[in-house]
Parts: sequence; C-alpha cells; structure tokens
Amino acid sequence: MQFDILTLFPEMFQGPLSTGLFQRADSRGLVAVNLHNIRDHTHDRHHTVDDYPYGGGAGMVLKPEPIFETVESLQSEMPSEQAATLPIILLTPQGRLFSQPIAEELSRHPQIVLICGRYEGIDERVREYLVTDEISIGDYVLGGGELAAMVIIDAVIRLLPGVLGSEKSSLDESHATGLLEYPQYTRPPVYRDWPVPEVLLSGNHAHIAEWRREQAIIRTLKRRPEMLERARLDNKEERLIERLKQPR
Ligand code: 6GU
Repeated sequence: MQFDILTLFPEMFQGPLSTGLFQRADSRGLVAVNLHNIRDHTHDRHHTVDDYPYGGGAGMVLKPEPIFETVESLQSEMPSEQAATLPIILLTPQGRLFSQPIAEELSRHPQIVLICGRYEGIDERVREYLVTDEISIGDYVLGGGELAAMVIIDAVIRLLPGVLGSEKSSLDESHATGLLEYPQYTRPPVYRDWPVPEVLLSGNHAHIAEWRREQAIIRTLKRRPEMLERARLDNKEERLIERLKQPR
C-alpha cells in the first residue's frame, strides 16, 4: 500500500517512519510512504505557500495552487483508472471522525493521498474541487494534520496482511470486536499480593474464553456503554448486561 503525504513539515515524519510497525512494514515491502513538500511546488522566489484571507481576519490561509499541483503531479504518473478512484483525504478538525471501520475501509485501497492542513486554514477550493474525503482524529485542535496523518497510517498499516506478527491478532482486539479488550496478565502468578485470576491458570480454554468475553463486556459497560449498542451479543450476554445494570 502506498501513502502520499502532502505537508509543509516532512521532517516531522522521520521519527515514526523509522520505528516499529512502519519500519517492519517498510522492510517487508508492504508499504511505501512518499513525502511531498508542498513548498516544492511553488514558483515564486519566496516559495510562498500561504496568503492573507479574503475578507480579512486573523491568520493566514494555505494557497490552492501548490496543493493542486502536488496532487496533479502524482496523479499524472498513475494509470488514469487508478487516478480516478484515488482517495484524496484532507486532515482537518472539520472532517468525519476517524474510527476502526474507516481504517478498514482505507486499508482496502492500494494507494491514498493525505493532505496535512496547517496554519489557520486552507483555501476552500481545495475542499470543493480536489479532495474526496475529510477526516478528523478527534474533537480537539492540533497545530496541523501531520500527527493525524501518522495516526491514520499507523491504524491502517497494522491491518495489512503480513504487518503484524500473528495474522489474527488485529481481529480480536478492542474496536474490531465492538467491545473493549479484556484484561491481560503475564508472569509472575502472584506479584506483591496481587494474584492473576485463577481461571487463567486453569488450562480450561472454554472457561477462559467465557471469562474474557464477560470481562470485555463488563469493561465496555463501565467505560464506553454506548459501544454496547452496536456490539453483537447473544441472549446470555444481554442478560449479563441487564444484571450488571441493576443497582446492587
Ligand atoms: Cl486531522 N487536524 C487538526 N489540525 N486538528 C485535528 C485533527 C486534524 N483531528 C483532530 N484535531
């Protein structure tokens, strides 16, 4: 899978892209990340990427020309059928809220373009006539889209076959199942005065699976009750929730 990132700060990506999951995926040839400096697509002596807002007001606005030209230059090097379906995503707090289903949707594309907004805004014509999607990673404001792009790349590449150690491990976890994850323990069996729950040492895999499912439900009810409305639960699990909801 290929990511093309448009940014004014390509150096921000160096750390994350040379570590951990990214590095593993990259060395296995499973991902390619191309950084495009928007400033390289300016034509004036001062490499101007922003300008004053029409109508006045504080702050600067990113100019449309360098952004259009960067995207069009990478589209010109692709087969036209692929260019026609290429997701061109603007990272902005005004976008749709990023989630696991969106990560899964993006992971099915062979290539995506991520445009990192900066400063106080971006010329509206980029939204209207260039981008195909706008994504936010949460209800808070970042200085720019770069960290959001890294969050999205991280969430997407770990879904690609061959990136994680064991293929199934991304299917079982929080948000993929619609529930938060169950508690995990490792050795020692007693640390200070705190024992590992006995069922986990029992070797009874049916009991362990049942306990884990129950713990995931309890934790989700306590911390993220709204997630339970979309989780797929059987009758026994629905009854467990009703019981847990009763005041003691
Ligand atoms: Cl994608 N960009 C910015 N600047 N702030 C954000 C965001 C994106 N998502 C949440 N906050």
